[in-house]
Amino acid sequence: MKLTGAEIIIKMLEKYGIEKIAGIPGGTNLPLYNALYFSKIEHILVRHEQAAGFIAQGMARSTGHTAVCFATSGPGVTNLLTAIADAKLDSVPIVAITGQVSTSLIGSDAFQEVDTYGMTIPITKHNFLVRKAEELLDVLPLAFKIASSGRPGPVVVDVPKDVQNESIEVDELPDFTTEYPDFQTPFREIEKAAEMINQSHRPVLYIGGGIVHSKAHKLLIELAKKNNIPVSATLMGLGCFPSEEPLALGMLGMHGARYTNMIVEEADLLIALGVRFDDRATGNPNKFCTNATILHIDIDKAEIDKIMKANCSIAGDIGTTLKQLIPLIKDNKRKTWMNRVEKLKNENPFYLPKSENLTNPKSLMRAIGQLIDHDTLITTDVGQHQMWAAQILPFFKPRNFLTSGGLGTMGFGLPAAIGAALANPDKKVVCISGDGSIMMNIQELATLAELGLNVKVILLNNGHLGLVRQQQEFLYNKNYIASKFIKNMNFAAIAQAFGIRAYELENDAKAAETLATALNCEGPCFINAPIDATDNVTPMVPPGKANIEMIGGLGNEFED
Ligand SMILES: Cc1ncc(C[n+]2csc(CCOP(=O)(O)OP(=O)(O)O)c2C)c(N)n1
Repeated sequence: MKLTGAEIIIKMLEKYGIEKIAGIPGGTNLPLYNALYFSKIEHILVRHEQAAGFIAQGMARSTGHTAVCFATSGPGVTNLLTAIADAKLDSVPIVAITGQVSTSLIGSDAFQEVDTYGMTIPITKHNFLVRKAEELLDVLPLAFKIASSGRPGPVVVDVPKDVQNESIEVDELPDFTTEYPDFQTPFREIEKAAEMINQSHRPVLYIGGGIVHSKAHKLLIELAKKNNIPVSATLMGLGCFPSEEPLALGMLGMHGARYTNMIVEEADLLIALGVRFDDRATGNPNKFCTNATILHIDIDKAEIDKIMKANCSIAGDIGTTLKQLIPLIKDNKRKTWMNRVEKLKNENPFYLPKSENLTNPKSLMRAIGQLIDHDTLITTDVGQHQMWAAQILPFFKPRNFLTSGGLGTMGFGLPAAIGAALANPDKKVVCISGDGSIMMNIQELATLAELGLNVKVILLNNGHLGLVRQQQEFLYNKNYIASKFIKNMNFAAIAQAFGIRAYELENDAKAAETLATALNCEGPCFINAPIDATDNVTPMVPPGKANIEMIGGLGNEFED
């Protein structure tokens, strides 16, 4: 059969099972859109390409399946870059297919020409510039394989317009690889790791997004319970170990609870699974877990010994490794260690206000936590609201808490929520945002209104770039600059203008009822929740300090 490059791309995406693609058309990807016209794939027309990237991320993060977005050359691509970089840092499998000027024009500063290939080298797992239509038959299966295998990540396929238009004879479309090599760790190393765990007295698990990608959360629970090992998590690891489990320590690091950081510091063995020793988790790495030996398991060899030297390391799939490791681990009640953990927890609790006034952000987050069920998907933006969500919401399952961890991108929450809702039409999605972050992709309320998805946006409105204000208060002598908005917007009216039902949480006894009504309404809604501007996220580890040198979180910060 005769097919153009554009038709090959669309047919290959159909064959891969792609059902929904977000993007924006333009001069250099119009052939692709013309081929899409004849496809059953649903296209989501966003209002900004960054949102297309985050919608793809929302689909990929919530399902684990590689998702796709489209952008045209030049400004379309540059708008997409932040979402690609974000996917790289959080290891999210997306394939971005971008239009490029025709091959004869490449390098001539043609209209809407940017060097997509060059610009995306450092922010992708891999990228391709396709020179001939027939190359697509190899490039596309490879792009999906690279995006989803090993440590997942974003792949860019840049396709010049003439390549999209080129017609070639294709006998059969190639298959996608669905089988990936099984990692087998040498038994010697598994034995050594088991010995370290069995001989330790105060082991602590430190888990991250690698557990999610490896689908190893059930094995993690089995390991922790068999040997009574408390489990601390990075932002990306939240949900892998259910919050209600007694061994759960929640998030460690910069905004971890006091007891979490103190327990981790007392470890004599740190079992690091699918983590990269990011400074938000470790604080000053030279002062992190000073008395512990380290066992590090991660699929990405480059992460081993990168920040902290491990005493034993395994570069391989965590699930495969745990399957081999768990039978060698002894049942252990660890009475002394469990008593100590309990004591540290009781003596250094995470304080929540007694007041149920929802203008207090922590009380509001607790109320949201009480209204969500095990299947609710949460997305956040970046700032104080993100940290309160991580500290206070209950987490039940992996892939239910979608947040920009590595890049920390304001503007992530709303489009990621749209993506999560598109991929999970039976589930409710709650987007927790701030009045700074929401503005970065607020135009996507138009996309949300069109799609009518079950997304509830809760805006924690403090009239500030709250996390910046907080850092100025704690670290810059209260020299507040550029962190207060001079004019606060009428966000409910803005949402309504986009066609979204809006609620105001008034500062009265009815607020809890309004919140519940809004979260249970049909379709999308927007909830403007005014909160106190001076509330801070505590505890907080100042830059360069050890986690145990955290400040605040002593329960005396709020008066009830
Ligand atoms: C795109 C982007 N620009 C700047 C920052 C730096 N930054 C981190 S948190 C923050 C404030 C966020 O304010 P808001 O969304 O209102 O949330 P709040 O902290 O008030 O909850 C800023 C500016 C960022 N993370 N992302």
